[in-house]
Amino acid sequence: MKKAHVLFVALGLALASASPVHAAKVSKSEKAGKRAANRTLSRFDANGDGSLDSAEAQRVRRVYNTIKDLDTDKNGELSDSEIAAAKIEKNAKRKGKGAKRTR
Ligand SMILES: [Ca+2]
Ligand SMILES: [Ca+2]
Repeated sequence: MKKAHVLFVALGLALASASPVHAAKVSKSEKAGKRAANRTLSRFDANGDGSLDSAEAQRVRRVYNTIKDLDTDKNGELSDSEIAAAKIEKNAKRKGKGAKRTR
């Protein structure tokens, strides 16, 4: 599940780049990661000012933590089965809410 892995890494890098720590030398893979992080950053930059304020950063953190929770084997990637399990859980919650509303 390459897209999920890239998103997972990009969210981590977006969080890391929001901190004041910067590496002096940057490898090719780090550059690719930074580009992915910048794309992710722009998605969460709700007011488009080029940076993440605390509310925007909290949203990134919530998404990151959600993905981290879905990564049940903690290998840093979301497998098809982990995504399927999340969908099943989400559908079960929806059906549970729907059942309560009809009563
Ligand atoms: Ca912003
Ligand atoms: Ca996993």
